[in-house]
Amino acid sequence: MKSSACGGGGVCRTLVRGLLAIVMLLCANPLGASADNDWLGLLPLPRSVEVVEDEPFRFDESVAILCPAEEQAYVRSYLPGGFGAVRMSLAVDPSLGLPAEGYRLKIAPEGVVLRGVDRAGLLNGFHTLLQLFPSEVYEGAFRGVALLPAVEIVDWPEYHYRGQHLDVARTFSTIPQIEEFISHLAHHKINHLHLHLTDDEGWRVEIKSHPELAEIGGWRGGDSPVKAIYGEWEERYGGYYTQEELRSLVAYAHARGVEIVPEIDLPGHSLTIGKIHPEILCPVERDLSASEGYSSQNVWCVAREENYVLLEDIISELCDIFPSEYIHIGGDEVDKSYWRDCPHCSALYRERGMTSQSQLQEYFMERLSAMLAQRGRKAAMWNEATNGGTLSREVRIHGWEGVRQCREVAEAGYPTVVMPGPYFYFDMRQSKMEDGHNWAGIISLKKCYSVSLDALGFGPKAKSNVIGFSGAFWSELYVTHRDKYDNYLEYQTFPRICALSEIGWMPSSSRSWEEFSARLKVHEKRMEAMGISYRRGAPEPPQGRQITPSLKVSTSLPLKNSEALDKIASYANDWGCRTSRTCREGDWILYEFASSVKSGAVVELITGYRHVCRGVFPSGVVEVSEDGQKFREVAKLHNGGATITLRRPTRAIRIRSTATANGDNYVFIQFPVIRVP
Ligand code: TNX
Repeated sequence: MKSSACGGGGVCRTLVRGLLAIVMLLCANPLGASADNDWLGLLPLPRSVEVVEDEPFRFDESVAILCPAEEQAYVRSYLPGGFGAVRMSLAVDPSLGLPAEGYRLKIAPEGVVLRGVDRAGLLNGFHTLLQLFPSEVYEGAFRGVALLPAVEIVDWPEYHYRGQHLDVARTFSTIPQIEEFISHLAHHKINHLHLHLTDDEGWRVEIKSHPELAEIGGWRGGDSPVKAIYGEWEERYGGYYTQEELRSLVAYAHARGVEIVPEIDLPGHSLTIGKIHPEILCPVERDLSASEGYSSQNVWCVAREENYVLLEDIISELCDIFPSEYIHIGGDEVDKSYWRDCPHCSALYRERGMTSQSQLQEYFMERLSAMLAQRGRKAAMWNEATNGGTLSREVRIHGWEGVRQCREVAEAGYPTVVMPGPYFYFDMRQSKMEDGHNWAGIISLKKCYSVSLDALGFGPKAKSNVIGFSGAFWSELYVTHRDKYDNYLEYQTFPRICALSEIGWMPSSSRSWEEFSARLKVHEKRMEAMGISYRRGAPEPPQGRQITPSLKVSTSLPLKNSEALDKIASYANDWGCRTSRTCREGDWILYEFASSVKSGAVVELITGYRHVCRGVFPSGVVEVSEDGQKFREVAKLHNGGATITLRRPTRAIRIRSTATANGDNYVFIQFPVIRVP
């Protein structure tokens, strides 16, 4: 739904800015009230805010709150309310004449009237109302006194889909952790949580007709057929959600105006289920010597009829748990070479006169869509699912690969959720030196905020098909980074979700980075009261000096490209040097220095990718040598790395693997970072 309040947004923006400026002047001592002027930083900024009177509304324990029964528990968790004459009234009024999800909030010295055009509108208005309270309101059960400014706010969102994705497959989040996240989303008027429940590294949803899926697939490492990856190498790692837990999560989200969109990622990203039920995979043989026998075959066979019986069981239970209009069935990054090599898929391909492997994927996706349709649901998929060219336009597409792909699917007529990696992947780092992926670049808050359909080059037709925006949090790095942070999920997602909140809510013509930044300063207090460990600016660059005493690197492992090893030795390559097979017990990486590195130096050693814990020596030891001949062990590897302090002048450091296989068919060799005091 798209429309504009004041015939074009510009007038409206001026009005709001002008009023806010006046109010700011008044608020040196805000309306004669406490020094608390939190309400100025409304975020997202409403369509129109009008100051109607100077005198505020006094909220105290005498104020009774009237609201629909369904919303009482939630509303009262913040504002328990008193027993005086009714002075705060919350209700749904479809006759308001506002677009969907809209609300009108009128605060006068005599009382507060909030009307939502629908239930979502009422909750949106309630979330704005809370922002007018002192930030302590977010700590819950507010019993203090608050002076609310006498304003009239009329507001509705620009886009219906304002989403955030959360990957609970790579790193397990507990139900209370997800609830907390949902609560934060609701306060930012984000109304969809896209829950990524299955992937190569975990199956997190209980399927009663196939209990083994979660009971086995919820855990990796140890004796599980699902290999350890991304840290926690020594122990069984994971967890899953029972259907009962998920139903209560759905209810928790619903109470806050958030819909959970579940995703099971098909037909690729299915390594976990493939380890439990290898029969679902194509019968193809591959040479697995480079990975020491570990198969990463993760694609469902499209031609095996029994697969659709199993899939129907899964889909049907998923529909029972999640009432959402759309169920996301994945569709990204399918390795189609398995279908090419599979006799059954090849036969199907010929039989149907297909002209590309993508049509096999469409065939699979359409069959699943039909199962959903039988249950009154629609399918959502990642953008690659459209590559065959004939996928039904009923499917909601989540565009992730890049801006071009988002534009193309919208142009082609799919209802589109815009979430391109380079702007909305909150697993990307926020500045150069920080933790996070970087395959989609570095995503600063400002870069994220700069998104608009015009800025991304959407034409009129493509624009008309965009239903909204979403952030994503993929969790490959979470399991290894979380001990370093109060809350890595929150660090990575806030305040970028504040930007997302405005991108989805406001017309882009009403947004300005400078003004947003100013309001965000005020909003930070709220986030603090909500208990969000948001990112407070770039971290200090690491102290100390990185020296490069003439270094020689050698290894027992065969390499893809031996020049890369020299580039490591000259610190010219910080991506790493890839080997052509996985590790075996006894494999080593040796760093020799032309002159001794001083005692007291701190040396950071890693194997694997620099930020993602894979391609590592899953276990191993670090040995040092004073003469380059005799070595002694000084540390064990943890998550493929170790930081040691040299106790004596050192000529050589060696990392030795005590593990065979790491779940990949390579190891990455990296340079050591040496800091001399
Ligand atoms: C690509 S996004 C993926 C995910 C990864 C993510 C990491 C998508 C549909 N596929 O499997 O986790 O990149 O940023």
